[in-house]
Amino acid sequence: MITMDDIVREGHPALRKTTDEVSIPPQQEDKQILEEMLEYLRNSQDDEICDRYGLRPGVGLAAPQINVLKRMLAVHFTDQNDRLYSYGLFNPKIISHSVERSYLTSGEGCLSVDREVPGYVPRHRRITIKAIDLEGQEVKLRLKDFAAIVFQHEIDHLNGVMFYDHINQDNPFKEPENAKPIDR
Ligand code: UDB
Ligand code: ZN
Repeated sequence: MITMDDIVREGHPALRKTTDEVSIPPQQEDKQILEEMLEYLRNSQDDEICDRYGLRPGVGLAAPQINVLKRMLAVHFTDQNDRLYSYGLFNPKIISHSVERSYLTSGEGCLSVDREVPGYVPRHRRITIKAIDLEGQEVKLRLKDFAAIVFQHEIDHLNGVMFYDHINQDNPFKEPENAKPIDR
């Protein structure tokens, strides 16, 4: 199983690389890695397993964070309406997004970043994603608010981008233009 020992931290070159597309249909080996990434998220949200293995509770994980330079990500969380988003995705692509933005009022963190980085991270408020799921089927997801933020954070990792790259350098808490604040 994946533990915090497998998650690379800030300074590791994998976090700044761009990643390769996964060949479709997905190979068993790639599926296995992606299933383990999703399992990490589920385990990390189980109090007992989390305590036993010293996991940090996560809502999303991208392959470069375990030093695998492929376009794969996992998410596991519920939104404000209790809808569960639990996916392992290959080759996710944002096919459209709103002009309107959003940002978490508490800022963002990262499983690969062991420090607090204060500031607002502007994201697209709504996105539509196309990807291949663990069954090898094409999926299209329409996402907004927190869900859209999680997917954008993870897709950024596939392009070597960290959340703090988006924070305004001069004024980290400058209100992004045309953006909805999200409390969570
Ligand atoms: C997270 N978790 O998993 F508002 F129920 C973060 C960490 C870095 C704090 C563990 C998180 O935001 N959990 C959370 C937040 C809520 C309500 C709630 C749980 N990630 C994933 C990550 O690092 N992926 O690479 C960071 C998030 C920041 C914004 C979206 C993803
Ligand atoms: Zn992250």
